[in-house]
Amino acid sequence: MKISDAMVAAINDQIKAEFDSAYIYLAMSAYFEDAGLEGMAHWMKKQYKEEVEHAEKFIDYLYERGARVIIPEIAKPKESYADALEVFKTAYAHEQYVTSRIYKLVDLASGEKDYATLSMLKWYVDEQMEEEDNTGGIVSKLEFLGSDKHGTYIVDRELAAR
Ligand code: OFO
Repeated sequence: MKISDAMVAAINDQIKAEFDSAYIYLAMSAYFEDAGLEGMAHWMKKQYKEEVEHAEKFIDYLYERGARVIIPEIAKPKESYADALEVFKTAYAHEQYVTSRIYKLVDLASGEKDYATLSMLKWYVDEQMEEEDNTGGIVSKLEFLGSDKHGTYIVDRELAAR
């Protein structure tokens, strides 16, 4: 079955969203490097690489379906934040937004009875649960320990192990 034009357009749009995510996390990593928080910088750099992989997975899927991939323009991300807590709150909210985007893709694929796309999207549904859990968990930890220097230092050391 041929993939629909609407589905191809929606996936191309999501490829852009994944690259935008990658850039947001790369900018967060640069912010942490500058603040001397190397564990957090390392965590964000890994997240950046994961987002590039998410984009590539969609790209490969479109290739597999014989569809045209449009390499998108990437939006310039925010550069500065008040503190580590604000960064991770932003990341958590961003992941919730991405989840809502993935769910819309699922809705579209279901409506079109595009079972191949639905099957591919299952990986993203699971991945989003993990992404929200990771970022939300760090927010909770920073809130629990306090986002002062001491709490931030403890979380920074922990995130270095990612
Ligand atoms: Fe691609 O999962 Fe985060 O944004």
